[in-house]
Amino acid sequence: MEPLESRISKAIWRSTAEDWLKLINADVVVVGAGPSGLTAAKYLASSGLKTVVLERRLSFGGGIGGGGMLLHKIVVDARALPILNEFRVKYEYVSEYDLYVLDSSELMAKLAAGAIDSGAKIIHGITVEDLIVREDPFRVVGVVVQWSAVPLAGLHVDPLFIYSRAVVDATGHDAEVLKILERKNPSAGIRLLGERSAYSELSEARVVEMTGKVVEGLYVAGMAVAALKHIHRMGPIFSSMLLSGKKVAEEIVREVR
Ligand code: 48H
Repeated sequence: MEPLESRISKAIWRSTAEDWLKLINADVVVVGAGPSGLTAAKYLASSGLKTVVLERRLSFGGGIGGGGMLLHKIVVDARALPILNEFRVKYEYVSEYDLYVLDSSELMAKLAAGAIDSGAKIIHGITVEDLIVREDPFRVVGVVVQWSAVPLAGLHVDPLFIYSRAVVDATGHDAEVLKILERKNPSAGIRLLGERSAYSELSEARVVEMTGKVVEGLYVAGMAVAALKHIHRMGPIFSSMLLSGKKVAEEIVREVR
């Protein structure tokens, strides 16, 4: 038997290479492991699509972890309950406010576990820095990826590619993928209108309504929808994030499968 040190390294290299060789031709790349991305990933993967979530940080949950102003709770309304039940997330109904309150830690952990258990692969520490596109007609056919440590270190390192049938921008307020689309691909004809100030009731509905395809091959979910469509922010109420993730998955399943 080889020394333990070489077996540790070889086991990790081989298993990583096996995963990457599979996911370099994915069905769906979800960019961002926040609430909308993780919800989308669960429903995509459970429909049998080869789904990979690429997350820049070394953690799950995006904006969930901060709760409401660092208090460890967030709220949803009744529309989100079927999704919470599917992920087995516990909540408490507060009749006085007609809202459901839950622990942010439980939501993060269970959304991630639900996505993984449905077959999605979540890879941390990867930044999507560009798109793979085709022209005439314009379409998105994948993403350009880099270790997050590379830009942090200020190194000049050429990236690699993941080819996919659909890409979901679930990068939150910054709508990073859509910004790349707007800046580098004028033929896509997309303009980000920017997020608006808070109006929770209106934006909770509008974000879900406007979730979906942006251009052929590229979809948007979660707060990135607000950045694209000039929708108000809503604060730490997460119903629309979960519903948006589910809606985008259903649309992709219809179109891609
Ligand atoms: C890889 C990336 C990249 C990249 C970013 O911010 P998120 O939680 O996004 P959503 O839309 O699922 O949820 C939004 C919600 O958390 C929120 O902020 C709300 C409801 N705000 C309301 C208000 O009024 O403020 O997660 C996005 C994830 C993060 O984990 C990022 O690290 C990751 O995407 N990410 N990953 N490549 N280029 N850009």
